[in-house]
Amino acid sequence: MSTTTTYVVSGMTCDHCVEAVTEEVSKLDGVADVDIQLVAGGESTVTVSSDSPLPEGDVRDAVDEAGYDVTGVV
Ligand SMILES: [Cu+2]
Repeated sequence: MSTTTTYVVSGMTCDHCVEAVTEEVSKLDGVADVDIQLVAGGESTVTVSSDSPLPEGDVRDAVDEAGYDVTGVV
């Protein structure tokens, strides 16, 4: 069953940041869609749709890999 979770990510400033996060998170198993609402220099939201619930740590690691920080889960 598909599930959607929204994470708060800090440190993103432009479309390149959005692309980097989208690319890393999309690599996770079962991810169907990544939708990012950029708030440049503030708290952006990253909404991840997946086939089954993702371990939060995996998403945190993917965002970290892109160079940003998950600061919360909505
Ligand atoms: Cu950027």
